[in-house]
Amino acid sequence: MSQSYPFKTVEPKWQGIWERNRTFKAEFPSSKPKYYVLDMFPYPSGAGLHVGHPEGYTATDILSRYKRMCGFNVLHPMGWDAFGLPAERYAVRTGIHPAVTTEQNIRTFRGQIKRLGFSYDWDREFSTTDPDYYRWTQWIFLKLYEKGLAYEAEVPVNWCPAQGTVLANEEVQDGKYVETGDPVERRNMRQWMLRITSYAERLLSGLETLDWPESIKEMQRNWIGRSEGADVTFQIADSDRTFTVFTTRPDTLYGSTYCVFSPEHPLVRAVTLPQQRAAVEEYQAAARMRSDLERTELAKEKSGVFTGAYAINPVNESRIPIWIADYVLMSYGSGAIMAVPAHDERDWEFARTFELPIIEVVSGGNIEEAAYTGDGTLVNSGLIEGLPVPEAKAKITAWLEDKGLGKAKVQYRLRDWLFSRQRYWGEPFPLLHLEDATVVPLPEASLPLTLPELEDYRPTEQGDPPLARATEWVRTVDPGSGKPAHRELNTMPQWAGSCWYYLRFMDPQNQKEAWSAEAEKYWMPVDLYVGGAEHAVLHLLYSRFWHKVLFDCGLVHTEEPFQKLFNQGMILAYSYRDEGGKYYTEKEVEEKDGKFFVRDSNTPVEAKIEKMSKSKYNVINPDEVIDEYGADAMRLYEMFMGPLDIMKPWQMKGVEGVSRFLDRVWRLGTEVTDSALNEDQNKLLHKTIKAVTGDLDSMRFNTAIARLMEFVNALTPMSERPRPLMETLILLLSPFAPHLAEEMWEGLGHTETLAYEPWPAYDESFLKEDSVEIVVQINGKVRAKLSVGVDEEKQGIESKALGLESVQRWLGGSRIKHVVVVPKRLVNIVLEKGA
Ligand code: ANZ
Repeated sequence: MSQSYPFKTVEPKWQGIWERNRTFKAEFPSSKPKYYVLDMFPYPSGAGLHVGHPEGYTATDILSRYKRMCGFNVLHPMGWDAFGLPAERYAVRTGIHPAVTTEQNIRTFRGQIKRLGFSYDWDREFSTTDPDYYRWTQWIFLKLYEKGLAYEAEVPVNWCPAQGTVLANEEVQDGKYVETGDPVERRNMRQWMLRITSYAERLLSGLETLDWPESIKEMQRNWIGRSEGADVTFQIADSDRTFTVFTTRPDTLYGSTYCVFSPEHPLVRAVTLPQQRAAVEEYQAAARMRSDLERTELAKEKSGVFTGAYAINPVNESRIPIWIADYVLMSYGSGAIMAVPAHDERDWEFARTFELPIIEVVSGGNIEEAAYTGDGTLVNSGLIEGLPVPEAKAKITAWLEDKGLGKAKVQYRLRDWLFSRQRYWGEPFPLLHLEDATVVPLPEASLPLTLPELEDYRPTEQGDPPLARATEWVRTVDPGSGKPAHRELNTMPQWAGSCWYYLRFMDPQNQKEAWSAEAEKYWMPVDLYVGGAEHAVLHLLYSRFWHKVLFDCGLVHTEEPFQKLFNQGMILAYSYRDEGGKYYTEKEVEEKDGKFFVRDSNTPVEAKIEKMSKSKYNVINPDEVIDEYGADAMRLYEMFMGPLDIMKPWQMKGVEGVSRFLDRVWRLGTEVTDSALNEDQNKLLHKTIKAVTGDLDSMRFNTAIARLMEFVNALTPMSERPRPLMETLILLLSPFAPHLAEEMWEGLGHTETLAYEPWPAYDESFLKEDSVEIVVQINGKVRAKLSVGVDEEKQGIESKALGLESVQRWLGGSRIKHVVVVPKRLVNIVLEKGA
C-alpha cells in the first residue's frame, strides 16, 4: 500500500460509482422515517464556487450521510437560484444571452460541487430559470392574487435612473447607489405589491415554534417591528382639517409642544403658509434624495422647516406649531407625529436645534440634559396627573376613544413587499391588462408564460421595463373574453424563485402539480436548513410568508417551512501587505521567527485576517485545494477549522495537517485480524463511538474529528488490528472523508457501498470508568489530585486524601475544622481559623 492516500484515483472512482448507481437517491414512497436537510442553493455567478460555499455544504453532507446510516430516508437536494441582476448586467456588457451564461455558470458550479463528493440526489436538480419550475412560481403568484394578497399601487420608491431600476432602502446611501455611486431619487411608481403585512402577527408568533438561532429570530422580530400605541387625531388651527399621528406614548400627550409632518405628507401643501412655501419646497426636494435609513439615523443632525400652521393639542387645546422634518417617514404610522421633546431623543435634539419648548410630563430624569425615556409618574398632565406610565397610557387612550379623538393601535414596521422589477431576467407575471385597465390573471393551464427572446435587455432611464421591446409578445388577447390585451411588463424580483424551491425538491418532475400532496405530507417540514446569516430577513421572511399563504390555501400541512436553521460562520483569510500597500498571495510570502516577509527578500509584510477579496489577493479557490490535497482533505479541513457557526480564517497549513491525518489512516491499511478485543480496546472503541455520535447530533464537527484523530493515535502503535476496530474507524470517518472510507471499506472485503451500513452503536457497559480523579482542596485552594474508585465511600476518600504526602506537607500540623467530600468531584479540608 502506498504511503499517502492516492486521492487522485480514489476520489473520481467513487464519485463515478455513486453517480452510476444513484447511491443517494431519496426514496418515495418509503416506509422509513424521513430527514430533509437543505442547503441555501447558490446563485451561479461567473466567479464560481468559493470556499465559503463548501463549508455549509460539507456540514449538511456529513449529516446526510450520518442520517442515512442511522436508517433515515434522506432528502438532500441541490439546485440553482439563477434569475437576477448580475447575469443581466453581464448580458448588457457582452451581448451574450443570460440564459447562455446561466447555463455555463451552472455547469461550472455543478462540476465544482461534484468534485467534493457531496451526496446530493442529482435527479432532483433544477434551476429557478427552468420554465418547468417558474411555471409554478407563476402559479403561486396567481394564488396570492386570488387571495387579494397581490395588488398594484403607486408607491414611493428609490429610483436609480442609471441602473434603470428601483433599489431597496439598504442599497442607498447619501442619495447614491452604494455599488456604483449612481444618483438615486425618490419617485412614485406603479408597482406590484405583496401584502406581507397581513401576515405580520403570524410571522412574529411563528418564530416561537422554531429551532433557529436567537439572533436571527431577533432580527426578524425587529424587522417586523411590532409597536403598541394609539392613533391620535389633531385639529389644524383655524381650519376644519384634521390629521392623525401614531404614538407609542399617548401618556405624554400633555408634553407635546409641536407636531411634525413627513416632507411627503399629503397635507403639507394645504397647510403651508405662502411665506413659508419656498423654504418648504426646497426642503422637500432635498429630502427626496435621502433614503429612509439615513433619514432616521439617531446621530444625524436634525433639520426641518416650519410650515406656518398650528395644530390643537386635543388634551389641553394648546396651539402647537406644525413643522416638516425628514426624520419623520411617510412610510410609517400616519407620516405625522406629535413631538414630545422631554421624552423622545430625536424630538429633544430637534427642539434644542430650533428652540422649541420642552415640557416634562414624566418624572425621573433631567430633561435639561437629555430626553427622559424611562418609566416614572406623570406630572403637568391634567387628567392623568400622578399616574404611573402604564396606567396613564390606558387611561388617556380610553379617554381619547371616548371622545372620538383616537384609538388603540398596533403598528408594524414591516412594509408590504415591493414585488416588481423593471428588468428582463426574471419571471414574467402571469397577468394581462385590458384596454379598460382591468387586470386579468392568465388561466393556470396556459402556464408557463415564458420569457420572450430579446436582443436588447437594457433597462431604460424612464423606467419602462425592457420587456416593452418584445412587442409581439406584449400584444395579445384575453383568452377569456377575446378582448385585446397587453401583458404585464415588469418581472418578479430575485427572491421569488427562492421562496418555495424547497417544496419543488420534494417532487421535481411532477408535470401536473407543483408537488403532490403525498410527497408534501411525507417530506415537510425541512428538518435542517443551513446557510449564511446574511439571509436573516429577506429570503427567510419572504419564504415563511409564502409558506403561510400556501398553508392557508391547504397546499402544505405545516405552518412553517424550516424547523431548524443553522448559520455557518464566514470563512476569512490572511492577507499580506507591505508598507507601500501592495498585497501578496500566501505563496509569495514566508515566515521567519513569527514575522512575515516577501519570499527571498527582507521586505516585511503585515499579515491580517480579512474577508476574502480579489483585490487583497487572498481568495482561496476550492479547485486548487482539491488538486493539491484532495476533496476529503478539503472537507475535513472545512470542518476542523473550528465550530461551524463562528468566523474563522483559512490556513493552508491546516489543510496540510488534515491531509497528513488522512495519510495516517490510509497507512493503517486493511490488514485486520479476527482476534477478540481486549478490555482496553473495547473501552476505546465504545468511548469513541459515543463521543463522535454525540458530536454529530449536536453539529460539533470539529470535535468529532479530534476524537477520530485520538482514535487513530491509539490504533497506530498496535501490532495487529482486530477487524471491529478498523471497520468502526472507517464507518465513523465515512461522513467526513467518504472517498477514502469507501476505498478502505472495499479493501476490507465489502462489495457494497458503506453509505447504508448501520451507524456503529456503543455499549454503555464498556464505558464504566472504574476510577475517577478528584481534586483535594485546602481552604478551597486546589493542593493535590487523587485517584479513587468510582464506588468508593466518603470515609475512604477522606482518609486517602488526608494520607497523601503532599497534603500532609501543606497541612504542616494545622488543626482541621472539618472535611467536605463530594464523591467523584472533590475533597475540601477546612482548617481552624488562625491555625
Ligand atoms: C410621541 C412620543 C413620545 C413618541 C415619546 C415616542 C416617545 P416605534 O417604537 O418605532 O413604533 N413616530 C411615529 N410615526 C413616525 C414616523 N412616521 N416617522 C418617524 N417617527 C415616527 O416608535 C413609535 C414612535 O415613533 C411614535 O411615538 C412617534 O413618536 C414616532 F416620549 O409619539 B412617539
